[in-house]
Amino acid sequence: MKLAQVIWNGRVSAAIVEDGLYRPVPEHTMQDLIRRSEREGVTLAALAAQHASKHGEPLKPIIPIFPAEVWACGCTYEMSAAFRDAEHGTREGFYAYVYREPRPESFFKGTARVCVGPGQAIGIRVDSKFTAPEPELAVVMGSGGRVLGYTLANDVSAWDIEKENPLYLPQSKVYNACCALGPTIVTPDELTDPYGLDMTCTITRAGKVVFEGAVSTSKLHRKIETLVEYLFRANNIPSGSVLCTGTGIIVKEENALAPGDVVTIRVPEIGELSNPAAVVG
Ligand code: DO4
Ligand code: MG
Repeated sequence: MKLAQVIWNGRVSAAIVEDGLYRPVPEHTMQDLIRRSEREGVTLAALAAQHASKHGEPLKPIIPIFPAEVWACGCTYEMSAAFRDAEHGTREGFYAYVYREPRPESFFKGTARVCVGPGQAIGIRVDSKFTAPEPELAVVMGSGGRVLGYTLANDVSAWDIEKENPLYLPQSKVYNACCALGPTIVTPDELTDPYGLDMTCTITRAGKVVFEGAVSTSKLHRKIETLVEYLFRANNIPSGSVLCTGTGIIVKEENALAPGDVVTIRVPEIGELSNPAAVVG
């Protein structure tokens, strides 16, 4: 099942997405639906089907969840580790080490405060000259790390700040509008193979495509369950949190985001996440 959030009767509602139309679930945000499904021991899909209105409406998706927490993994695609090692003035193999060793890299990306949904502006830090999108498959996690569904994320990153010194990673990763999510959450009964997705990303400037990239999630070097298992070690992450699984598409400095650029990430099974970029002060 494809789920989303919409504004319906002036309120945020979870909704089922069918044939481009939205069937709102009255009185339930996505977090309400997750909490209730866990309390009642039924799947998100079954609960949504039971309570959604019968008729689909042509509404617009907003952010599919206001996540309690967002975490992200890094160097999970060879491309990301190799590019970062090549760019960095640090020890040789600093990023390759993390790609290779059993313990994955994971970092805190923020809360709903720094997240935006489809169509909303993603941030370019006022003190960054090289900010890039990082298109990623993301998982919505239930209690204990159960995978409730899959969505798309843009782990927008101020790469020049990370490159100056790896200890600046939190500043390159966490700031206003640093994370876009959406447009839908696809439940695992519908999206049965998260390692078989074709992802594309474009950057459009003044109507012209200035960057195009593509990756298959078959290139993800870790199992999602392994990423989740490490994340939950000694760390009780609340239900309704999101984990971004890392980028396999690398945007180089010549395509650094400029204000007004539009970044579009697409996976046919999940949809299209499109966001303009704007400077955040
Ligand atoms: O190691 C820095 C961050 C890596 C990252 O965000 C990614 O590979 O997606
Ligand atoms: Mg990333």
